[in-house]
Amino acid sequence: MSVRMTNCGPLGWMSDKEKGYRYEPRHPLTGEPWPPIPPILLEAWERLADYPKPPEACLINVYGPQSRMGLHQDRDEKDFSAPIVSFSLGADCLFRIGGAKRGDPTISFVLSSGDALTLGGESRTRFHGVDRILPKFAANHGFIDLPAGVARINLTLRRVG
Ligand code: MD6
Ligand code: FE
Repeated sequence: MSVRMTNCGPLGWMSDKEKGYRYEPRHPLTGEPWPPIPPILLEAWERLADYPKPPEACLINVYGPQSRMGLHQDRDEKDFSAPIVSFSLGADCLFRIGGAKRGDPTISFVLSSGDALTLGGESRTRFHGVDRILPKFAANHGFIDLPAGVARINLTLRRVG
């Protein structure tokens, strides 16, 4: 997989050969708890999620110019009543979203730096993915300085349940 991942918040999403996809309270290599979710993201969740409790996990996906993410559903959480709220930073990407089944029709649209996307209600388990990064189209808000080789960052706030 060409996307690098890390987490902040009480729980972090990870995978390995032994136990597969799951949420863990600690970084698998350091054994340290994940760092806290920044307050600005907690505020954004309060405003966008329409959910009475704070997020328990923030998955951080880091894309290079060639990275993609295949069509998937987010189903490793127990609680689908909470939405997933995502924030994009850096380069634009072509985001694709379909229906409840893999073969359902899809549409694609551009996600740009500063965009927020909520998947909730019936849309919570729609198939979705990132077709490609558009490295030439990076909004420059003047305050984002991505590390070398990093084109886009996406943060997803979740309830794990
Ligand atoms: C991305 N986003 O934008 C990948 N999942 O890089 C996701 O996989 C995603 O944006 C669930 C809800 C919102 C998302
Ligand atoms: Fe997803």
